[in-house]
Amino acid sequence: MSKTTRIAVTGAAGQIGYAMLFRIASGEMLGAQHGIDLRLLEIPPAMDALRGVVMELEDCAFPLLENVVPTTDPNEAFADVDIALLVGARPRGAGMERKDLLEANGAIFTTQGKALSDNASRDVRVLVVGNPANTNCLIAVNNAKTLASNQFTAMTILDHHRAVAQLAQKTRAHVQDVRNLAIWGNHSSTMFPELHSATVKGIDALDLVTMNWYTDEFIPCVQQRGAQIIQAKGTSSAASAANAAIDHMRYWCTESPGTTSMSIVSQGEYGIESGLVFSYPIVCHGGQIDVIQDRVLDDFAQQRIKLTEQELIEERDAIRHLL
Ligand code: NAX
Repeated sequence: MSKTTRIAVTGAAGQIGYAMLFRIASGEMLGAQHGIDLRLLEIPPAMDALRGVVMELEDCAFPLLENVVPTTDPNEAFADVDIALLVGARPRGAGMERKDLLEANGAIFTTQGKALSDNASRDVRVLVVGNPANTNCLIAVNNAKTLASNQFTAMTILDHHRAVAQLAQKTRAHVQDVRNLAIWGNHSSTMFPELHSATVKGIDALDLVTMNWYTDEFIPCVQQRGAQIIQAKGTSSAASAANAAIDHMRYWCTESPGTTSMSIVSQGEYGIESGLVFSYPIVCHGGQIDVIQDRVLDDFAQQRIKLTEQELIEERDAIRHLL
C-alpha cells in the first residue's frame, strides 16, 4: 500500500452514500494500493442511521479501510481530505419552488465551500453530486476562496453512461463500441446529449440512427431517465449514481477511457459564459481534466447548448448573492 487517501462523503447515510461507501472502501475507486480514511458527514437526524452504516463498514473487515470518522461538523469532515464527494443535499419538499430549493441548498454549499477552503488538502478534488448539482458546485467553488476553480466538478457522467447505454442498445452494439458521445450543460432536463461526433464501431452514430430517433426518443429519454427510474421503482437512482461518482473520481485521478462528460467551471470554452459550471466533452489524463476543444457543432447542437446555458445563467442569477 503506497499511501492513505482521505475521502469525505457528505450525505453518507443516504441512498447514494450507502451504494458508494462499500465500493470505495473495497478499493474500486482508487485501486488496491491506496489505504482509505473515510470522513462521513451527516446532519444530526441521520446520525443513528450513519452509525449503522459505520458498523457495517467495520463488519466488512476491508483490508484497505484504515479509519472511519462520522461527524456533523463540516470542518472536521473536510480536515486534510484529498477527495470530497458532496452527495448530501436538501431534497425538494412539498410546496417548494425551484428558487426555494436553490436557496436551501445554497446555505449548505456556502458552508461546505468555506469548510473545504479552510480545512481540505491544498490539492483536494471535489465532486458535487447533490442536486441542483451544477449550481451547488458553483456556490461551493465561489465560497472556497483559497482553492482553485479546477478543483471543483459536478456530476454529469451518469447522464453520459445513460446516453452510451441507449445508443449501444439502439445500434445493437456493446457500450465499449460507443465513442465520443458527450453531455453538454446542466444536470437537468435541459441537458444536451450530443451524438454529432459520436461513433459506434468507428461509424458515425448519426449514420446509424434516424434524426427522429435522435431528437424525439434519445434526447428526451436521457433527459428524463432519472424521473423514469423514480416512476418505476419509487425511489431515485442510487447504485448507478454511486457507480458514476466512483468512475468520475477514478478517471480524474488516473485517466478516462476516451471521451467522457464532466461539469467543470467554464473558462469560456465553446462560447459558454465563463464561471458557469457546465458539462463538456472531457478527457482525463495524468490527474488532469481537459475539455475536448475541437467539436464541430451545427445549428441544432448550438441551439440546444444555448438553452441549457440559459438555464444555468438563470439558476446563477437566483443565487448570485451567495457567490
Ligand atoms: P438521500 O435523501 O437518500 O440522501 C441524502 C442524504 O444527505 C441524507 O441522508 C441527508 O440526511 C443528507 N444531508 C442533507 N443535508 C446535508 C448536509 N447539509 N450535510 C450532510 N448531509 C446532508 O438522497 P440520495 O438518493 O442519496 O441523493 C443525494 C443527492 O444526489 C440528491 O440531491 C439527488 O438529487 C442527487 N442526485 C444527483 C445525480 C447526478 O447525476 N448529479 C443523480 C442521482 C441523484 O438524483
